[in-house]
Amino acid sequence: MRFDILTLFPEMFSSPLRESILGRAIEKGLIHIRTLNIRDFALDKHQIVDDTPYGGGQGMVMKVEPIARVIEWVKSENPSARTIYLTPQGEQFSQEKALELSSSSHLILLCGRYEGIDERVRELFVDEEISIGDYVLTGGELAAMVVIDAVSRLLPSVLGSDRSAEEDSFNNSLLEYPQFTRPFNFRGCCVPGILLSGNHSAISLWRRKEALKRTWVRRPDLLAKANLSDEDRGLLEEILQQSKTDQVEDGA
Ligand code: 4HQ
Repeated sequence: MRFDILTLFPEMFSSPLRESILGRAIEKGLIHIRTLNIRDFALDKHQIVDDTPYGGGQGMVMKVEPIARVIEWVKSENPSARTIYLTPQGEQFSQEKALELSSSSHLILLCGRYEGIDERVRELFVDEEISIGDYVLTGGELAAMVVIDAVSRLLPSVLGSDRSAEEDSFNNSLLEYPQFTRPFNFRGCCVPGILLSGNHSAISLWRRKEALKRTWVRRPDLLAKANLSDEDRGLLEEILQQSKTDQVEDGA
């Protein structure tokens, strides 16, 4: 899969996407990440990329021509590349969206700065707008990195290991169960004994119950959407009963 990042700050991408798992995915040729400096596509001698807004108001707006030229340049190589603009006005990014994007072969990620881009870029060149959340960043670069990271790890053989898509769809609708590693006893705080029992079906059941419990407490909205089995409903009933007896014991 190929990612072309259109930005005024290509240096921002040099380290974060090249470490660890994504670094190895690049070395293996599973993903290709290229940055294109929008300023290189400005034709005037000062290579101006921004200007004051028509109608007045604060800040600067990114000019249409350099962005048009860089997108057309990428599209001349691959007309089927999809152009995404990162903006708080876009569709909220999610695991589902990451999965959908992971079936694309070539994404163009447009990173805005200042007050954003001339509206005609949107009208003429942008296929899709994505927001990584309801907060304001100084630019779209960090948002583009979030999208690239979440999409890349879904590509076959990027994560390596044996995690299957089936396993993911089962687990992704719930929060993760608690994890422990050595030492067994840290300052009197011990690992749950069941995890040392060697009883794999009991461990699976304990983990499923802990995942359900954590989701019920922290993100009940996710539980409503989750695909729960009869066994899950039984575990939830146990969790509910347990929380009621806990409340009585606490004198609540
Ligand atoms: N910005 N999700 C403003 C974001 C953002 C977000 C990117 C700041 C675009 C012009 N992008 N620029 N949240 O806050 O994607």
